[in-house]
Amino acid sequence: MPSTSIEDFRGILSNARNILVVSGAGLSAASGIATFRGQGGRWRKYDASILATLAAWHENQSRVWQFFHYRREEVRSKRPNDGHYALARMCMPKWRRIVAPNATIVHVTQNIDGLCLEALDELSSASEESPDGTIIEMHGNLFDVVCTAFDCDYRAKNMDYPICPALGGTEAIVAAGNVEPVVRRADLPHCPKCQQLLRPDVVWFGERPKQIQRILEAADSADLCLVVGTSSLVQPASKLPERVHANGGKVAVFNLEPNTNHSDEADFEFVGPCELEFARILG
Ligand code: BV8
Ligand code: ZN
Repeated sequence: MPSTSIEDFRGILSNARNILVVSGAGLSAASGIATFRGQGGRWRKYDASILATLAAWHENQSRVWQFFHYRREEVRSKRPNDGHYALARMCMPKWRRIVAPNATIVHVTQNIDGLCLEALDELSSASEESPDGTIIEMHGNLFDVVCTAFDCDYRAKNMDYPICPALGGTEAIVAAGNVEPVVRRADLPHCPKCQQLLRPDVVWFGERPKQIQRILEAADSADLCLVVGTSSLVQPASKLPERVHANGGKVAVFNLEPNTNHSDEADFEFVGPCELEFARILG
């Protein structure tokens, strides 16, 4: 049965040498971004596990681009919440609370909203201190694009609204649940380098997560894993806490709901909104 002792958890956290954080959509829920499953979030209008796939892309690039354009615009105005900042502070030696100054932190997020990095960038520029923790967006980022041509290396951050004229305004049509507009392939975003089609640089189901080797190495050297706001259904992210546990590391789950998929190997479980739990526990 996982412990709920804040004092014991603080003891483990203060002695941890290598910390792995695995976060999911629940971390961004307080920022107003819908989660995929579980409590605390409205169900998405569109099922990512169907639309975020290569098969969907090959079948209808226009529909997939409308879905990701819709997600870009859903996220654009959202801001990091206290949960993002609490985890960002862990990556900043001067701002750390409880965590040892020389502990290493690797925060692997499944989220593609960019809010984890945004919170860290803000703290880093506010304190003029470079972070020594690492944030890895293992499923990519909604505002990154990559060229689909096999012989072109174009990839870029693209914050444009709209990302192409033809998609402008479709987010409102999709949000209203109206009939999906038809956007011609020729009018979708194209590579400025080779004029081939661009795609969102997001990891779809069936695709290799980003920096997976580095992530597995971080899991293998971690003596503590914080599992934050994830239903732990999507692999390989969901296997990381087990990996830490198997190597003798401790696992602490932060979730709105009890008994998520890691409760049996969790040493600690804190049930409630993670943004509030961090405030309660980290002070
Ligand atoms: C891979 C980008 C090989 C797109 C995403 C059959 C069985 C098992 C596995 C598989 C299978 N068939 C295929 C697979 C593999 C597959 C997979 O896991 N499928 C699942 C559906 C079964 N995985 C893959 O294909 C991955 N690739 O395996 O490649 C490989 C592996 C290793 C090395 C080389 C090659 C690629 C998966 C990536 C897919 N892309 N996102 C997009 O977003 O559109 S995944 C998508 O789901 C999002 O990124 C999302 O973050 C992620 C996981 O969801 P969660 O983050 O957990 O969100 P969820 O809503 O589910 O849960 C929210 C939780 O928060 C809830 O528990 C809720 O209670 C809680 N909560 C809510 N509010 C709060 C809160 N908690 C705390 N505080 C709050 N305030
Ligand atoms: Zn190109």
